[in-house]
Amino acid sequence: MSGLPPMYPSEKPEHPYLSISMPGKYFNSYFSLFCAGCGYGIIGHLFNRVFEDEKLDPKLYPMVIGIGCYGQILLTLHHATQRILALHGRAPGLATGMKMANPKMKPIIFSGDGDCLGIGGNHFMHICRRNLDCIIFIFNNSIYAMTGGQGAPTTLFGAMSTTTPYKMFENRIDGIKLALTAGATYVTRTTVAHPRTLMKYFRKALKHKGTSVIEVITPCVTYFGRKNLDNLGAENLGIEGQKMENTGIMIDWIKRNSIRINQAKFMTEEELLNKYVIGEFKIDPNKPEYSEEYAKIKKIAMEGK
Ligand SMILES: Cc1ncc(C[n+]2csc(CCOP(=O)(O)OP(=O)(O)O)c2C)c(N)n1
Ligand code: SF4
Repeated sequence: MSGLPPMYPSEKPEHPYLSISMPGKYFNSYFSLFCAGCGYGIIGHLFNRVFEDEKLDPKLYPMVIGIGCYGQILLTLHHATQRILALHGRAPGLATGMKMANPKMKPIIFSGDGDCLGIGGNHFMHICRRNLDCIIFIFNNSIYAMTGGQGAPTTLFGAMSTTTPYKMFENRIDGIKLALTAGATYVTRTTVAHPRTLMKYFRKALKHKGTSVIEVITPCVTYFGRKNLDNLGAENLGIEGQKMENTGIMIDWIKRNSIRINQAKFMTEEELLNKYVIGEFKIDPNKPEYSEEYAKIKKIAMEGK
């Protein structure tokens, strides 16, 4: 025993997906469509845990899900959850429509690094700019996984992928910096190797009014791990690497590659190459929220002023 309190005080003895998910409720079974060791199983579990613990009304927290492997998390969600699959990269547009139609709702977006920062980059920028009250999860596995492991705008420098068979030489996009520049008001990054932090950020985002961005670094063993060594970015230092062919090695690599925000302040750009800076980057509860501002304008228009 570690002496730590139990991670999930309310953990029920039965498999959580069996009791709450749609396949569980209607077919009394749950099967995972993810590859063995995929981080999305962990994320789905943590998400459901918070959703259940906070007793969220599924009608007021609709899920808007982009296109990517993570879309299968919808099978594990509470059976009563309102869920919609968006076109690739277009989840922010749908979420905006939902929020404007019913401002009591707080849409929760599931998006991938390819979905949100590649194909849907423009939509992401504008939902952040408007500070629409919603939560955006960006699941960053450094790759376009669902379509066969092509290099994404987030692929690490020097990494191998299906479309970068020699090495990725483009600069990577930083979703957090983009969110901050565009105007999101609660901005965080964590990893599946930091599950308690992930749950904490999710809980805080639920209470925050405005656009919350939670980037989660997660392993894709099949398309990223198998092709890369765990010394990515540190080869020049003469560090030997091993192939990241299972989750254990990948999670360990994610942990070693994560630098806390306070620590990162003292590091050079070169030292931060290929690293994931984690932590809370911004909390601003005072910026006006889009649907509330819109309601004020609507009132002025209705009064004919
Ligand atoms: C407009 C459009 N372009 C391309 C595709 C093909 N496509 C489907 S999923 C996907 C990759 C998604 O990658 P990401 O968002 O990173 O999620 P992951 O699969 O890695 O979880 C692509 C390119 C599409 N469905 N629609
Ligand atoms: S391809 Fe990668 S992201 Fe997709 S299910 Fe498999 S491990 Fe997960």
